[in-house]
Amino acid sequence: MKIDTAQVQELNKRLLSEHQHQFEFLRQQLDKQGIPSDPLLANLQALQVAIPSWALGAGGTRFGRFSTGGEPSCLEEKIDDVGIIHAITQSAGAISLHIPWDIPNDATDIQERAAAHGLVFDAVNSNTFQDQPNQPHSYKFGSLCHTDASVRAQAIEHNLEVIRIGKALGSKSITVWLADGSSFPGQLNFRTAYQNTRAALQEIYAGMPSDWKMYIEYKPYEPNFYSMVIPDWGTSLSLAQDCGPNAYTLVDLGHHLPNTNIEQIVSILMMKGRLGGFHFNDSKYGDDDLTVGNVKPYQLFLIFNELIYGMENNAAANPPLAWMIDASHNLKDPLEDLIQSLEAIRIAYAKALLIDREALSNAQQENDVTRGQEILQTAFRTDVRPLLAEARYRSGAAIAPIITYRELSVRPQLIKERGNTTVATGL
Ligand code: PSV
Ligand code: MN
Repeated sequence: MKIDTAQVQELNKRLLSEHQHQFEFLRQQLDKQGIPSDPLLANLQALQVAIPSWALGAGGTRFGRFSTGGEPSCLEEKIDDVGIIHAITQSAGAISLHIPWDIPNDATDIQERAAAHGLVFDAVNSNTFQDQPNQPHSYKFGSLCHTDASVRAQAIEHNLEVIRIGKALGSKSITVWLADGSSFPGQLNFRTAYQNTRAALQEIYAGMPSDWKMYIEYKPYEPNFYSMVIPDWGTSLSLAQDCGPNAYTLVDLGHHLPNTNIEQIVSILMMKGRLGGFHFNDSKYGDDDLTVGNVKPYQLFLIFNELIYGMENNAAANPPLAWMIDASHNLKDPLEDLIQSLEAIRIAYAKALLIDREALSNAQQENDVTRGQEILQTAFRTDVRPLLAEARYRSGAAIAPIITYRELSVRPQLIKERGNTTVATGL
C-alpha cells in the first residue's frame, strides 16, 4: 500500500483555516519574545528519525502477543509501512534494519523500493542475542564475551556479514547491542568478559569501511540479571575509545536504572565527541519500550536541551547524531504508535529550540537558580504543536497525522491486503 500525497493534501484543506489561525497566534507570541519562526520551521523540517524494522508489528511480552492485523510479513511490506508513516509526516525518512530478521533477498530491489518512498537506510543492527536455525554454536552463555573462541568468531563473522548487507543497501553504520552477561554471581569473570568483548569489537571495527560508524549500545540488565558486559555509558565509551575514532556510544532511553540523569550522560558524551545516536522510547519502570514522551516528556525536553547545547558548542566535533526510535508494545496499532513517537520527539526538539540560551547561561553564571528554572519551564510550557503542524504542512505532509491516518483507513486496508494473521519478525 502506498499513500497518495494528493489525498493527504485534500484532508489538509478541511483543517487549514483553523491551523492557520493557531499558527498565527503562536508566531506572534514567539515574535514578541524575539524568536523568529522560520528558522524553527526549517530545523523541524530537516529532522528525520529512523524507524526500526522490528517495530512495525505488534510487540509481545513473555506472557503473550496480541496481533494488530495487517502486519508486514516481509521486508518489502515493512518498507511500505515506513513509507506510509513518512508520507503522512515527512519526518521518518529512514529505516533501520535488524539482521537476520530482515535480510534482503535482492539489495538493489530493496533499495529501489525504499527510494520510491523517499527512504534511506540508517544503521544496521546485529543480533547475537538469539540462536538461529542451523547455527553451529549457541549464544546461551554469551557471544562476543564468550569463553570459547569459536563462539566469539561466529559472532564476529555475523557482525561482518551485517556490515556487508548494510553496505549493499547504502547504510553507513552498525549498531551493536549485546545481551552478554551473567545471571548469577560467579558465573563469569568480569575482566575476561570485558577483554574478550573489546578484542571482538576491535575486529569488527577493523572490518568496517572507513566511512562507517560503530554504535555501541549499553543496557544495565535484561536478559541477564546479575551483570551485563556493557551495562552503562562509561563501559560503552571506554570500548568505543579502544576501538577507534569511528566508534561511538549509543543511548537507548530505556537502558538506564530508574531516575538516572540521562541528560547529563548526553552532555558529557557530546563534550567528548562520542555520542553516536539515540534509541528513543519511554518507560515507567525498565526497558518498557513505550511510545516516546508519553510518561516523561520533561525528561525528553531536558535531553534535547543538552543535545542542542552540544551541537552549538561542539569543540570535540561530535558528528551529527543518528536518531532512531526503538519502541514496541502490544496494545496500539504500531503505525499510530510510531506517529505519536515522532510527534513527541519533535515537540521536545521544538521546545528545546525555544530556550533562551544566553539568559540561561547568565542565570547559571550568577547562580540564579529560580531564573534558570523559569527559563527552561517557559520554553517547556509553550504549546508548539502549531509549529509542528506548519512544518509538516510546508513539507507536504499532514497537518494532523493521526486524524489523517485514520481517515485514510490505512489499517483496515492493510488488513484487507495482508490478512489478519500475518506476523512481523522482531521480538
Ligand atoms: C535491546 O533491548 C534493544 O534496545 C537493542 O537495540 C536491540 O537491538 C533492540 O532492543 C531490538 O530488540
Ligand atoms: Mn535499543
